[in-house]
Amino acid sequence: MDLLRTHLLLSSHLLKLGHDLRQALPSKLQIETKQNRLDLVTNIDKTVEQNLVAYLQKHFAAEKIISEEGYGTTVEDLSGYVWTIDPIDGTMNFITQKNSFGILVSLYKDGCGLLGYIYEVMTDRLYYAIHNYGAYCNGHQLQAPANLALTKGLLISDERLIKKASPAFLKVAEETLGIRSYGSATCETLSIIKGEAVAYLNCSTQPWDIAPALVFAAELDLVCTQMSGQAFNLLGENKIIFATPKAHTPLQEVALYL
Ligand code: 2AM
Ligand code: CA
Repeated sequence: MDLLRTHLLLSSHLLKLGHDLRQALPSKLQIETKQNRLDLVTNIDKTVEQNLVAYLQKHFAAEKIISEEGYGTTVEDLSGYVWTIDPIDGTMNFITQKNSFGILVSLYKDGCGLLGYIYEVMTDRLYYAIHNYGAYCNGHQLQAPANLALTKGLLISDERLIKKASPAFLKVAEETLGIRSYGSATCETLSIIKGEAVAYLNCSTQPWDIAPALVFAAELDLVCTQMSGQAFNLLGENKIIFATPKAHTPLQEVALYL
């Protein structure tokens, strides 16, 4: 597969999808509940995922697609090319704020991240990382964030983790410049990628939430592992730390107690 050609085609398709989504936003959303009253899906989540699956299958003969809303394929191992799709990441933000959500797509080959897309639809900012070519936002190359220690920056986490955090976690969190929670992996991982925060902790991420960010991590000297220190598992749920190298080490020690 020609990676740059794939990127050119896919990035222009994502931008068109984002344009169409913004146009469609004034129409009434059809909202359904999934596992609980806070776990929602809309007609737009489904339409975007169906669109992307069809696009990847048509243009890149995609056979393995891990996606949130069930239009992808069953993926049992990471051999060959594997795509991930989260059609709307931050569905609650999408419904309530019409903002602070994203479309997430990535491509892996034999477990190695090749392409990562984090698309902030409402600002029309397409962040992408290409294996060995760097990371960009709308064509402008991103620089690696400063390698700041935990005490020198903000900590990002999701409310589910903060609610059940251990005293050991809270002690370390108090030593940071503060905790923030944005309700979507899009906004939360971009905070680390842009150097606005030094660490992101999440105790319940699915592959489609984090797979694109891992490609950015490799290009921007950031570290993303499971809290156990093991490599991220693209086939299941993960508790993750995504951070600058200096912030990652102390968090991993504490995060084990969560
Ligand atoms: P979703 O909207 O695609 O389901 C990682 O935190 C991801 O988990 C979020 O981007 C969101 O993705 C999902 N999520 C579900 N419930 C959440 C919650 N209460 N707080 C934060 N994220 C949540
Ligand atoms: Ca989603």
